[in-house]
Amino acid sequence: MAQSASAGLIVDSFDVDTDVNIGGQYSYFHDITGYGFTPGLDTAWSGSLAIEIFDDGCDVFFCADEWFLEIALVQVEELDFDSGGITFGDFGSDLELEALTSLNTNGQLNVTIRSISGDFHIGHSTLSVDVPTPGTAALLGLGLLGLGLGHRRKKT
Ligand SMILES: [Ca+2]
Ligand SMILES: [Ca+2]
Ligand SMILES: [Ca+2]
Repeated sequence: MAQSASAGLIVDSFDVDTDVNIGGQYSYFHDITGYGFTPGLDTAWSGSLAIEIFDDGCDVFFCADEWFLEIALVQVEELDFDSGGITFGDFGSDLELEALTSLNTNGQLNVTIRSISGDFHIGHSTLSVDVPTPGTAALLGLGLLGLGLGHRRKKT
């Protein structure tokens, strides 16, 4: 029998530790199945993604690579800009429905970071996901149902 996540909050954080060159890109993914998250059994209700993006400094003769401002395009799953987007430094965003759907499908979140301008370093990437235990989820569902009923009763 598959085991479901017992923890309410799953945090997956690691050092991507990668340079992105001018015009370059880098892709990686977070995987929360290692934290007891079972796709199909557990459901991520909300989450957030934080990525360190900072200047890599001068690494070319005469610092030609540092003539450009660092601008990164962060793509979370599909390129639809509802989470993700263009950043001039560290990235932080709540996950949108599409990203949560991907997490709930296979427990993985794909991230691609492109250089729009300049070169930079990717540091730690931290994914935080709220996964209510089945019991809590049921209670929350009942609570929402109760709110809905109360609301309807008030109307009539
Ligand atoms: Ca550089
Ligand atoms: Ca997206
Ligand atoms: Ca740079």
